[in-house]
Amino acid sequence: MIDFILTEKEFDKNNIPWNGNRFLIGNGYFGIRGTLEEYTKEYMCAVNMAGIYDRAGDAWRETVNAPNPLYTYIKVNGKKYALPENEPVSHIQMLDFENGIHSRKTVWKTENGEITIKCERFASMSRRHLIAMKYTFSSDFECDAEIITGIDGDVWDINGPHFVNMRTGYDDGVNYVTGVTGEKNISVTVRDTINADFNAAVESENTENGVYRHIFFKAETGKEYSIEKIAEVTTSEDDFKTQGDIADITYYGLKAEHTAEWSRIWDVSKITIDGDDEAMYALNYSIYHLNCIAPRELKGKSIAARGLSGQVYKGAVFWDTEMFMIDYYIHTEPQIAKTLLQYRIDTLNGARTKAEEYGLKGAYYAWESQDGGYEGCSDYNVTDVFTKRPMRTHFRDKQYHVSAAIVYGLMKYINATGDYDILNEGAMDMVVECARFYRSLLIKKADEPYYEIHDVVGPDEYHERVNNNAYTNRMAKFVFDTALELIEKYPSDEYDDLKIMLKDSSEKIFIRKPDENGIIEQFDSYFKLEDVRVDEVRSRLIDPKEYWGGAYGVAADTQVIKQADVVAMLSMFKDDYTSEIMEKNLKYYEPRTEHGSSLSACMYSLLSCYTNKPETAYPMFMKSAKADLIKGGKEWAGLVYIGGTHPAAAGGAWIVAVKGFAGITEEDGKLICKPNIPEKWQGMSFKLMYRNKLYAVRIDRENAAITEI
Ligand code: IFM
Repeated sequence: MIDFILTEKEFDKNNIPWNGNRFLIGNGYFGIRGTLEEYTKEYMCAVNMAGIYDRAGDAWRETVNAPNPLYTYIKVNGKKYALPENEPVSHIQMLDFENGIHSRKTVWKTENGEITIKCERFASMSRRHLIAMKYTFSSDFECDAEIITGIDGDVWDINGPHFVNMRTGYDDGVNYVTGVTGEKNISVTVRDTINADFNAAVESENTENGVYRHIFFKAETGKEYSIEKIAEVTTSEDDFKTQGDIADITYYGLKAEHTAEWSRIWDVSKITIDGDDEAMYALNYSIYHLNCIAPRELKGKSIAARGLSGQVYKGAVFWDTEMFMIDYYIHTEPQIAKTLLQYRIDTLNGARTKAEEYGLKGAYYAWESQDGGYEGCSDYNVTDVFTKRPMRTHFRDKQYHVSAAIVYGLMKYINATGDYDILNEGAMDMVVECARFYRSLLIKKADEPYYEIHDVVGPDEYHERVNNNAYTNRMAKFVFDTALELIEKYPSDEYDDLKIMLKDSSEKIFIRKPDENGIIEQFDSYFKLEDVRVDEVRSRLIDPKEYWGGAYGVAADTQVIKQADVVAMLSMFKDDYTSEIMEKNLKYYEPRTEHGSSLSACMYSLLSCYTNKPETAYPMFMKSAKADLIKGGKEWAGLVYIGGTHPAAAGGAWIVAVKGFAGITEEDGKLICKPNIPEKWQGMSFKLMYRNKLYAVRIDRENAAITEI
């Protein structure tokens, strides 16, 4: 059995931002970047809060980072030792992702000998408000040591500062920092307590935005000195209570609860792959991230595109959730999937407002959705590297496919859980409003019999304002058909007129057919664009951070696309197409796809599985599963920082493993398994929730079995 441990054995300053992502711990309520205890905001430390937003002045609205209660460093004989300033003798950073525990050990050489610090920490999975840390010092000589530990309220922000008011202080052994946001007066409070296993003199220090303890002691040669910290994070927006008083909670007691909770989660979510440890490791690492960001216990909260790894993409929710992540939750903890959908139901009014803003009907969901469905995306979402001016982009106003993604996600949930009750809880309105929205987008040329959708940005964002994007039109039809099906199932007079309109829309919307070569053109006149390959387009960049799309990006007048578009459509509607058509389109679009989005590879992989080509699917599957394990992911869109974790790629890897390689489908209310695993895999086993029952799936090279547990 392989260990689920991620290790970095040397210190490299250049890896600080990447390590912040890949060593992340989290519990859905917050995510804690994998930065080291002595780091401050320059090194992108963050306790990133799920769904708590603020807007500072005219800057972009984004999620808030809480004051950091892990801030700790050491002084020996009056001298500070910290990374990255002091070169270590040795350094190791680890993430035990089986148990959600981050640790590090660093040794420095001093004038008198070596000193060692060890630190272990976790974001409690059992009590969501809590963070625990154990910090240990030792030296191979006698010295005067001082551990400085506190709550650092001078937090890292991309578009901050968000706390316009800070209060710091201590009360009966508990230190606290409260930050109050400017836009909505939301308070975020962090409190901590310390427990030391040795005699020390403690002095407190309060600053404008932090509160610290200075712990002085005489260290004996070779002896370990540990402090244990329990910290609590709460906000004025919380809709669930804290459990217990932090002064009464012990590090080991909390750790035992936390690891028990992780083991409960893994019991359902682990996937075993026989014969390929690398794939099993990467896939389960992806699953780890999906578990760290799942909004367990949170009401009506969803997941941001960069999870809880920071404020990138404004902490906003994209189509990523319903298209790429929700499948995992549906089949492991359906309650979480329902929470994600509840967020969309709750934000329906925001989507109605957006539709109205563009003179459209129904519900046009935000491309970058924040609380209340507020659209976080600006009209100028990329900064030009040459002029340093904001560039007009059309993500906000033209990515119409977002509303359909939500209906698609809802139907995946309903089909797999049988929870039709959700329709009475607001989801029916949501579907109907999305159908009205697509109806209001349809246009008809005087002499053509069909309806078209013009002026669109499809999943391939490099080509803006195109007509009849194959993906968008097909998704619109899906929404019309879904609304019709549900209206038939739950008839109501209210929908009589709508029914006629939807039927008409579904029958007449233009769905592009494969051409004489079997290729589906991505949008009108796409084939007329310059037919070059990705490397050629890349070679035309003047600056590596240049944006490829938009009005004059290097890809805009070529057939080079950012991410799966037609291929995404084919994987979603595979039953409408023959294997031959799917294969031809894969072959056509693959050399023309930059895979400039982490959402792309899994779609190509999935479609390759559907065409019975597991070996072709494998490298793209690995690319998806390793999105956060491999350095060098895309970090810039123009001058806008877009680094962070990639939960959609993680979810996409899960979809490929389960629906692609294991070939899990639903037929007549039953789970079916038609595996097509890569040659080197000897087998797979995993569990799946389906219609309120838990199943064990066991696949080997000859057999496949699904057994109810
Ligand atoms: O939703 C995606 C989009 O499709 C490509 N750019 C990044 C977004 C967030 O992941």
